Amino acid sequence: MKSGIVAVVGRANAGKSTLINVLVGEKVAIVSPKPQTTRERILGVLTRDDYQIVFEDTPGIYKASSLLNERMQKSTELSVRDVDMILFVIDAHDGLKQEDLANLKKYAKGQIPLILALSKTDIMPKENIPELVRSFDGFEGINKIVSLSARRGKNIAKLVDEIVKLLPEGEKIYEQDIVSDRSERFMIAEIMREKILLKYDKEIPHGVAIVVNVFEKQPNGVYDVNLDIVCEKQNHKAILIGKQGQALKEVSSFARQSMEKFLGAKVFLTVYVKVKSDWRNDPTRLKEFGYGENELF
Ligand SMILES: Nc1nc2c(ncn2[C@@H]2O[C@H](COP(=O)(O)OP(=O)(O)O)[C@@H](O)[C@H]2O)c(=O)[nH]1
Ligand SMILES: [Mg+2]
Repeated sequence: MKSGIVAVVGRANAGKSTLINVLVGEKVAIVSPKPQTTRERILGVLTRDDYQIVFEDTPGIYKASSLLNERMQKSTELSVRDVDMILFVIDAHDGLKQEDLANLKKYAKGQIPLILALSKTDIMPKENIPELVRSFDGFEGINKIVSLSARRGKNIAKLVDEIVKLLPEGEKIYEQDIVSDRSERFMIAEIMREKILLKYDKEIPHGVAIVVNVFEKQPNGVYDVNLDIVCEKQNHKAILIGKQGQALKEVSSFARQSMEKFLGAKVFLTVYVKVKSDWRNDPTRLKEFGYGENELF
């Protein structure tokens, strides 16, 4: 039996969370085209007869502009300590950036095996892949390079093979049927945030926290969910709600459908929008919303 922890790192938006969802075969982390979608460390577990891989999703690497961002960055840094492997993800279609190289250098210098995943190859010309792979010639500390598409499921099995080859011998870390370390209640809040990330622009989604007040399965099988969307400013609240509540109605409806798919049951969803000014820089609020100093990892 082989087992171990694989930290998945890389720039925001590289496709880390999408890749983990595909690897473990379930939605364990939300995904959006915007940076800062993942705010904390989330584990996704893939178990087969002869191996168990524990993937650590991380918020990614970028500069911090608020106390929340600082904590997210710290969570990424702490995640890569004491792991068995690093899976460094680069958005191949976006091309290799100076920032990627600098970060890669940082992670590749250690004793920990590192696999480089070149993601999103479905939206770039195939001919460009070999050249991109060659640009890492002579780069020390990379054990293997795998080009893949999480969206199309391309080379995912190959990536798993390469990971298993480099994993140490060991027993299972999690029970056979565990796929994530997070609760359904957590995922419900994350799904709400995902739909907000997809629907609203600029600072609005980044300034939103979700507080689940009620998460209860009724005797008839329907889930009763009551949550607050907390935003930073009164004018953000107005935008979130929209004319005659239309925007909020739409985003709640999307979220409810996604929650129902995730839970495999009907959901009765009630949503309120609240304002807590500048909560992203307020240690007490951060703690209240689950982003406390020691809570993100
Ligand atoms: N075309 C394509 N898009 C992808 C792929 N993987 C991720 N994406 C998109 O890239 C964006 C960022 O993905 P996400 O997983 O949230 O990136 P993260 O910030 O690194 O976790 C989302 O819009 C995804 O749908 C892929 O293999 N192909
Ligand atoms: Mg992510």
